[in-house]
Amino acid sequence: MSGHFIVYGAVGSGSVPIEAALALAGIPYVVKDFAPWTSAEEAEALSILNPMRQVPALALPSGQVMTESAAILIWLSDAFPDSGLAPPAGDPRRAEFLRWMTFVSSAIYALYWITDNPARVTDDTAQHAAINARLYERIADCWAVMDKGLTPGRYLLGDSLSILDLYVATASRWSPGRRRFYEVAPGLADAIRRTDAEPRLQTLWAERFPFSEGWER
Ligand SMILES: N[C@@H](CCC(=O)N[C@@H](CS)C(=O)NCC(=O)O)C(=O)O
Repeated sequence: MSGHFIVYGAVGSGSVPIEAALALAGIPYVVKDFAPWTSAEEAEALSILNPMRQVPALALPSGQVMTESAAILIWLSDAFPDSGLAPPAGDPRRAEFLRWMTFVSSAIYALYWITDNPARVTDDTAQHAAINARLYERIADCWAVMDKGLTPGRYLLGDSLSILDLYVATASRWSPGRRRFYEVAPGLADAIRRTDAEPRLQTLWAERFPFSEGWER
């Protein structure tokens, strides 16, 4: 590998767990912020990297660009096995690791494409609040499913922090928000609070997803 890792992302977005994984693994990277939801120009500029016009994307040192947050996180944990950020192939926890990484991406994260802009599914603005309420309930139900399916130790997959913790710590802050997450997934709460409090991540969280007043809504 020659060049640098470049994370294309935004504060509070799905790039944050990727930045956290790189930070924990001690891998140098630079961040280039894009907010495709702010303007058509910004979305168009991003489309060169990701035809879905979404962050995150990760440029590898080879120049290859990866998209899809779960794939990027899994790729990083495989590329840097010494970081201990995921159960390796052959580990008994690998199956549940892959299951829940993909679950967060496909069952939960994908729904924000609608909630962030319900006009994508209907022009009837009177329906927008109801659509979002239903989808936020769906997301809460998904967290409850995960709560039933996992038996955490100090962290979600046992006693060491993994990229699943980083992914859930970020996504559980999106609507319907952390308080609802704690209600529907009480068994996951301690591991995620521990991830929030991880000393090696305090600078990263402060810069990229601050725990500002009222964050734990
Ligand atoms: N499946 C994608 C979803 C990425 C995604 O939804 N990103 C949001 C930001 S957190 C985004 O860029 N939204 C803009 C849009 O969809 O137009 C992934 O897992 O990386």
